[in-house]
Amino acid sequence: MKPTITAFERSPDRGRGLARDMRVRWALEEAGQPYEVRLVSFSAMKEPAHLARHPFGQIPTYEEGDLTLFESGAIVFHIAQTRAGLLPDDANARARAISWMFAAVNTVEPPLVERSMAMVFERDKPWYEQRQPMLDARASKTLGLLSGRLGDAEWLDGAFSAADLMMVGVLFRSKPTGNLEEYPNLSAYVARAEARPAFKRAFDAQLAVFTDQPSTG
Ligand code: GTB
Repeated sequence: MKPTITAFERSPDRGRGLARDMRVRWALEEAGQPYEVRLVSFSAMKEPAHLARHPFGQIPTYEEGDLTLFESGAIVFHIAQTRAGLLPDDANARARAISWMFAAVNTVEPPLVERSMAMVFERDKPWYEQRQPMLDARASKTLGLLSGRLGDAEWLDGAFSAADLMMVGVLFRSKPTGNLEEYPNLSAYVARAEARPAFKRAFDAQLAVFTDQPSTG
């Protein structure tokens, strides 16, 4: 049975990989798992039918048979656990990869999102100039430590895994704000992931949703 995921009917980035269904699409593509997409509007996301799938009225969600999931990290983890190729077989290596998946969403993503949200939504606020250096410093500290840990390695811990998929999913969102430019190894890490055929298929599929829409959407 093909799983069904939800994605934005309209997205501010017009499908350029920033919305979090990108991670789920990418994991499904890496696993060679065909899927269906249900596009949802901002208003439909807050209606009971979607709130039953996602308690916070967001995308992405994942439905397969009688299983419904929300949270991109949990969905990618489920895909990685139920399909081959996204998590190592060795128990310790698998546990380390899962640590990195949590680190991506729990340690790296929050300072990056907080910084970029402030840049978009708080520029005109009286506190912006004072607060932004603190947000910059928090993001830089986290990226600096991640950069140091990655060093010259190709992937976070051995072969490419769901750990890299989640970490790149988080870092990719940071590209438009120029956060990564200071860290050539992180930029190269993201570029390596973007060159993967599965990433390209996922990106193209998300972009295709928007190619026929008027640019005002
Ligand atoms: N922790 C959840 C997860 O990882 O799944 C967060 C889910 C989430 O934030 N979903 C967003 C959403 O549904 C879409 S991804 N928002 C609608 C709402 O809350 O009402 C965030 C996103 C979307 C689009 C852009 N963009 O176009 O630049 C950037 C980020």
